[in-house]
Amino acid sequence: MAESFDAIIVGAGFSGIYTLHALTKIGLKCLVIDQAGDVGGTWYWNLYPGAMSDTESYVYRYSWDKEDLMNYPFKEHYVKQPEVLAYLEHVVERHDLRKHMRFNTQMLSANWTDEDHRWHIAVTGDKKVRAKYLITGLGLLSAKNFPSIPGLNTFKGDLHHTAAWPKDYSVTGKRVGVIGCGSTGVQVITEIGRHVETLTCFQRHPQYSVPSGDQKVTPEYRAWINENWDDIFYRVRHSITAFGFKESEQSYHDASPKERLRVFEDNWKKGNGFRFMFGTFNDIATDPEANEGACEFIRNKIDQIVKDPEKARKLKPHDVYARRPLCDGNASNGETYFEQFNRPNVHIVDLKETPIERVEAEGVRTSDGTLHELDVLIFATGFDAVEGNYTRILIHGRDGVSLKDAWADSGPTSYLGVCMPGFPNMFMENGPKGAFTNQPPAIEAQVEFITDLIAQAEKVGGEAPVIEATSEAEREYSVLCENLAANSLFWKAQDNWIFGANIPGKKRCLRFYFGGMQAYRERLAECAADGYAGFKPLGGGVVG
Ligand code: NA7
Repeated sequence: MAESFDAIIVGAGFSGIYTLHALTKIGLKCLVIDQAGDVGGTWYWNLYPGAMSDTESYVYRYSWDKEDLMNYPFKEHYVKQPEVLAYLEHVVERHDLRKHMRFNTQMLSANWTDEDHRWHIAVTGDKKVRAKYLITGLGLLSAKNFPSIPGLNTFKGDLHHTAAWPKDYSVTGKRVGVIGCGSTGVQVITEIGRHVETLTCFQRHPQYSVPSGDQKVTPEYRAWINENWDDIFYRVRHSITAFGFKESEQSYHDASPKERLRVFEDNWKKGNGFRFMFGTFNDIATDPEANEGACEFIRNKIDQIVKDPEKARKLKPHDVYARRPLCDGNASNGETYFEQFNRPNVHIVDLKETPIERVEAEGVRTSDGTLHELDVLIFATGFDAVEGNYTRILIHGRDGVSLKDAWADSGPTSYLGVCMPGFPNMFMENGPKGAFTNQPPAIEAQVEFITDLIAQAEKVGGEAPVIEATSEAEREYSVLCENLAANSLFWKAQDNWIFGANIPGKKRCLRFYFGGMQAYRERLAECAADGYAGFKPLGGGVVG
């Protein structure tokens, strides 16, 4: 006999923890399951050296517990992985949520049945659970991208993906190779350069990375934060990026060349990739000339910082600055990413000039015949993002249609980043076409929307409420997302995981809502105020 719950919440990260808190508050019997051994979601698995959030500490947390905001400490302007994990554990203990959680428990399949209006979920250990609501907080980035490179299984050394880093594994004194120079690769490289014997960075695309600007939190800074929490979160909710900084309202074209330089320099010093893109001028992400202005500034910085001209040449990007607004990692000695390449033991291999031919027992062989000898090969190669987390699980909605099939032609889609027609009572947090912003505030917006919607359905739906988005609403929302992205250079570049371009064969399409945090929240609020427009009338009755 299957255990019965009001809601099964999959994932014990930022989304799942807040969902559990919110749904138990409205009286639902909930169970959180996670395949991990404990809470943390992304932050449970990503134990690689240098792992940190690229959002500033004060806005990389929940806003709904003011007392905790006032008191919970953070040491530096950026939270590192152990601190994020400790914070999430703390929230779970503080709100006594652990009793509703089961770990080492993977959702294997989920099937909706119209007979009883319930989700029937199979989990590891040949167990079954049954619930009115299925809420997935699977994370944007959890299915690992492990590119297949000839000869990988012949490598004699250690091989690790950053998202499955063994606890306490150390690279100190070893000959290390890193494949991938995205956010993760940049963080790893910045952190380990000074500890390893050699570090060989296999780079496919060079990056526009700006310093993080990390520093210690002083008592004055913390006092200022504590006095301003309300204003801080007001700004977060009424911004595009939800990163907490003031977004620029000035066009690049309205500034003199001298003023442009001053603004870029100022923001370079303050640090943060998103600040550099959205805090300098309001058209860096949309106007090719403004974008190139930012690119040129960063290229000049690379020339100034990196002493070896050949390394500098390889490290300088020439694409549009719209693949990723990268932020450096944070070496504990204060060094930046590009400074690592002034170390004689840190090498850069341009894979466009000399692609990897194969992995051999002793290391990586590139097309120029060089064998890069390694003890450790690190894959910082990212994720099968967004739908990758869903399509690996067998989720079947109405009439046995799988989510994978529902997305086969359109690519991953949703209504409001939350619901899919044909999948009643299923809610996705961080689902396809959710807001492309700092994640905790976007998660909060979704959790609050879902909770209110469920509360309303519980009032009108009897024992078996049904909440289902219409296909028309999903289509209209998709068109809206495409229109919003149309002017973005990200959309034009389409050359990253955001569009599915990082994995061969993956459908190229928009996976986010690019209208910004404020507009996204407004959209959710309008839907609710309109009696949940875009959903079939909330109903249900007595079944099962
Ligand atoms: P990303 O941003 O997808 O970066 C992955 C990196 O791995 C990137 O540099 C890729 O090169 C590189 N890559 C991927 N496949 C290959 C192969 N086959 N050969 C060589 N190099 C490869 O993932 P991250 O983990 O860094 O960051 C994901 C998000 O986490 C980030 O946006 C933040 O929000 C946090 P490319 O440059 O694409 O050519």
